[in-house]
Amino acid sequence: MSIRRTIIASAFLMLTMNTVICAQTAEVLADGIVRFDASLDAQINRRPSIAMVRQFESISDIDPASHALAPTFSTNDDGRFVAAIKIEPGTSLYGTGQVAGPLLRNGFVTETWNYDAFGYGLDAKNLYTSQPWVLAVREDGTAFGVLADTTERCEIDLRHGITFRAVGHSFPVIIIDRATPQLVMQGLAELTGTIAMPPRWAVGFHQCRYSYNPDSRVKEIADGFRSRSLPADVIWMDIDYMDQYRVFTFDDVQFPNPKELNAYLDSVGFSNVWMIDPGVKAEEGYFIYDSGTEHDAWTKKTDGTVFNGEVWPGVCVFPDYLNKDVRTWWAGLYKDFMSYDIDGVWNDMNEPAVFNSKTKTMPEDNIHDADPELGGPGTHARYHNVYGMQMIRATREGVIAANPNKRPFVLSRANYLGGHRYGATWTGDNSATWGHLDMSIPMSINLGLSGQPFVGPDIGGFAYNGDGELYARWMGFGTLFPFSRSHTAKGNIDKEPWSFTPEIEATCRRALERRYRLMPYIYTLFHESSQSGALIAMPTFFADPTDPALRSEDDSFLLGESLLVSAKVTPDSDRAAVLPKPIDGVAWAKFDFESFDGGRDSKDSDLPDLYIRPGSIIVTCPVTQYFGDRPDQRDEITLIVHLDGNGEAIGTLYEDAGDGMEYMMGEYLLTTFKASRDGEKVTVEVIEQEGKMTPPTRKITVRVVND
Ligand code: MIG
Repeated sequence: MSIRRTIIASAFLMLTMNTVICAQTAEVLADGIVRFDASLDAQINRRPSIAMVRQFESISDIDPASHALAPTFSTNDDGRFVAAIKIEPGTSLYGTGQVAGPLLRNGFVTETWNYDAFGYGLDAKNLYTSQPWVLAVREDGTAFGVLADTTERCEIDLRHGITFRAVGHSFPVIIIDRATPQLVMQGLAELTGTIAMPPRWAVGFHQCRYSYNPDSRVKEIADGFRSRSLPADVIWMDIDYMDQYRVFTFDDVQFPNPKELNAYLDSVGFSNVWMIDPGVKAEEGYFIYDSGTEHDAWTKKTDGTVFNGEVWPGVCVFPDYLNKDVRTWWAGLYKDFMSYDIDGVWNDMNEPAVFNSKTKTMPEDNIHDADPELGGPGTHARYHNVYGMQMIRATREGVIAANPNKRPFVLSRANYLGGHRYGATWTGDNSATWGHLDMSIPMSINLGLSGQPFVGPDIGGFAYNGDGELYARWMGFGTLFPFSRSHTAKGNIDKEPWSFTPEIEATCRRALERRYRLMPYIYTLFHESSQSGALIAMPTFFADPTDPALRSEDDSFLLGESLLVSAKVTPDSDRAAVLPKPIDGVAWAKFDFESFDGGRDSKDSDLPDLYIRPGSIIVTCPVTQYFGDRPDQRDEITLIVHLDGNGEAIGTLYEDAGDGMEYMMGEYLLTTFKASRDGEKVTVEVIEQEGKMTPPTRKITVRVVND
């Protein structure tokens, strides 16, 4: 009854607004951040924001007409609510969530509607995650971001300026206007939060396939990495470990003793991640089904009966994660599950995917009994895009409750703006083709520019076999994504680093060793992201937002502000990356790890070229095979230094225990190193140190690049 009333009310609101009007209200939410509504009515009837960490109140109200970027609002003939923002010529547009195609989004039309898009093409309109957000960079390098604060199916049309068209209720538009794109992204993090510091093993390399089974095969893969000295931290258990795809069960023939398997993996330095899907087999006597039924946990149809849809286990029911009691129930299921010494959880299929449905998801008129804080009871259409986000929110709570002294790691396929607070995201079922290899850079970078810093593709491609050359290239730069995981689909050839030729195995080893050498630097980037919302991987134009030549550069990316990764993304490596201009006459300097590897690193043409920014110090360490393979990984570091025009360089290093929550109580060490040229000599000093951890005694090697 109450649902029907809201729907009528919103329809009425839309009918009253059939012409284009300027925003009528403008509320300042934070420095440079303003929220606009179409009318006072729209403001009063605004739905709670699910993207933001809290419901921001206005600090002060301003005249919308006084804001240069104030949007206009209207209602389309088809009933969609429309918000439009004009852009100046020379403005470059980015973000818009998980999108196929190039980095630069001007001219594209996409849609937010989480979708199980197996084998998606380069022109996909909507993929697995939804981020109704655009980053706009003006010709002069200043930037603004536009957030359409709606969970509904929303078209993002970047053909003429920025236009959002959403089905359903009116929505506010939030504009973050700041001096640089970096500051705009920081503003987005002020609204939507930051990632939590992950356990360090999750920052290592992950090996996956659909599926490694039985358990002996999992052990064989782990041993394969160790016997060949291929650094890796994590191995993944895909759905075949389950008893006939029943979530929270184990197949007693193939995985009779998961605890023993995890103990074995641990003994050879591997952490483990196990998959859990939302679809619960509708079968009396199955403990999850019975317990969920008892808790009235299932999503309902319009007539109030439980919705059934087919997924892997056959006919399933779907937890209504929009409801707090259901989330609490779901979280509770992880207590027993995690007690098998499970380290991390992979939530897949949570768009949610449904097999026996034309739309590949549940009916849009299904009803969610959503919490008042999320907006109250409403249709699946309204909550579809946040279903996966609320699932991983519950999963994360359960994982934390089960292991309060460990940092949770959750990976999700579906997600929504702000969902980075609960888990990492990967780019779903891509393909083992050169087109997908090429696209995996802009797709991951645009997801970062849409507020999800912990992201990466299936390295090697999920669908199809591909070949060794493709795998080598993809590993070459894939090992430098924030989330770095190799994966492949059922039925495909083996895709481990050693599955092809000795040369390809050697390339993969160098690529993996680069990640592990860069681990102090990469881990520090995760720390910075968890503090300020800084991106971990970012577009090359962040190096110089005023340089028009960099605006569409997407064969390369920055890993942190100091390291440029220039990938070879075509079979012939015939595309040269555009580099940022020299700074005060000093060019970005190419460097490699040749001093560690007898020069082989630099001669491997399958690896990306690495460049260091003038004025920076990148902190590296000797190769480790996994987190914790040496008693104290902090005893030796090498600083890679590239002096700027003044003969100076700066870099930071964040260290903590790598897991546990003590870092939140000050048990960490944040060190700032400064290098300065002094005649013929370069001196490095610690100019700042913060945190309670005892500084280690260690050997520090300084390597000055291009000196
Ligand atoms: O419908 O669990 O995207 O990574 O290996 C396929 C099996 C279901 C889809 C995921 C993929 C995973 C696969 N899953």
